[in-house]
Amino acid sequence: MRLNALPRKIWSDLAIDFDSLFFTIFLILRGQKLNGLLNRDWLIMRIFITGVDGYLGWSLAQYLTARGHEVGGADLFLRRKWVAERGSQSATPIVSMHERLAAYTSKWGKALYFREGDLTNWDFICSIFEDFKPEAIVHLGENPSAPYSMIDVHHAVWVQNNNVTSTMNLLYAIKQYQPDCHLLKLGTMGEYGTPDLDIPEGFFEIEYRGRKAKLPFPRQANSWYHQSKVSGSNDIMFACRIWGLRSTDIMQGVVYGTRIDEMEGDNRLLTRLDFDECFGTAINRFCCQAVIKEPLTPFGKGHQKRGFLPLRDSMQCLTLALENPPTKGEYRVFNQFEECYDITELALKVQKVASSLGLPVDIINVENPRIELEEHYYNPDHQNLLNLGYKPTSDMEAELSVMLKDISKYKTRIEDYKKVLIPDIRWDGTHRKSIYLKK
Ligand code: USQ
Repeated sequence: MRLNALPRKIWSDLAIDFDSLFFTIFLILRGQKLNGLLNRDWLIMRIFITGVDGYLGWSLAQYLTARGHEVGGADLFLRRKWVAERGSQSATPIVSMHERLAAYTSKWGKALYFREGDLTNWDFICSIFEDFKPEAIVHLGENPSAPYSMIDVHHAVWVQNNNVTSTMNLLYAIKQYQPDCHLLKLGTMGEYGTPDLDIPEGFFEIEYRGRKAKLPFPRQANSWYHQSKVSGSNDIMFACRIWGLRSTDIMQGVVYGTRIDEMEGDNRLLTRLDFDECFGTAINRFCCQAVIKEPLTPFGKGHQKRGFLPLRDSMQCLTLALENPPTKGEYRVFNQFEECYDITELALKVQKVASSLGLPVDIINVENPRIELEEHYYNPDHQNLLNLGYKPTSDMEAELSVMLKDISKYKTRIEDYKKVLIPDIRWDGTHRKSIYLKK
């Protein structure tokens, strides 16, 4: 941050940890609600987003730009290729990056610094750090799909290599070029799995054979994709410990929604919304199913529980984490979601809102292609972001209504590809379309 940069250079030989000192003063000022006295320019950062062409990345670039940050990003357009590989397309029409950048410039009056390239290529990462000199990196440039990672050995290995290597490259680059850079890493609530215990934010106190310690909470992921996120978390924790890097690991729940306010006024600024079995999340898929009056498809018994948050809240939370960075050497974990529901409750909500918009739709469970608990305890903490000032939208039905209206405009884009709505990637390694269970 600008606030830190100059003093650190001047006093680098002194034994005082000025990072912590400034950070503490900053927190006190915030806590005292005196931050109006601070010039907001002090908070402006150079933030680089990996995966800037994706569902979250493209939204975040606009959200951060609207708040005055200097934003850059990289992408290799793999998400576009993966979705095409699965025989699908985004429900919302997505223009080329070239057109996106033109729309961005005309809306915000400045260009987005953009680099096309592969995050597993070390030279590419070095060139970004040499050129853009990020003060924060938001690492969204990973494959985000559990089913995609379970297709076969080639997809499993590819997802592991891609996700783990990109994070390792970023850690080494931060160490080499910008040791004070804050790494905001998108992890997932799925790293924890579904233990029969409350889930803390990253760490818990444990007593074992008479001794007590604060340890990382066990991570028992449920797909090769989620496992790659666990590896990333372990690698980041290690880098913070040995090199004194600073990082926030976001355990994000399932995000839903078609838009944020910053996209208003130009359809070229819309973000993508997928509905295929790999890249569409349950809730986004349910909305797409409702629009074309195809039954909503909870898998198996449909009592799998997850944390959910709307896209606009995801932006708010990521920004809070960026604007309130961890101290040097700190690895912190935020569980990022708003409300927990089981998949059937979710389907009922979509059905209710769709019906109020004149879209009656059935809910019919399908065979579960995954190997997962279909009924389980789920009670994760999520206090850290609330402590930083997160104000949850807390109105899922209103957000679902916006989504359904948005998606309805592009109904034929879903109808044309509706065959991708029924899953066929099975966790046992086979492939077979799931059949409907009795109504
Ligand atoms: N499910 C259904 N019906 C569907 C699709 C999914 O019942 O049509 C079920 C799944 O079996 C699963 C639950 O819904 O139990 C969630 O599945 P999902 O596809 O919505 O989400 P998931 O595979 O868990 O992954 C998504 C994102 C991933 C992110 C994760 C957060 O794709 O990038 O990490 O949500 S979390 O779920 O908290 O791990």
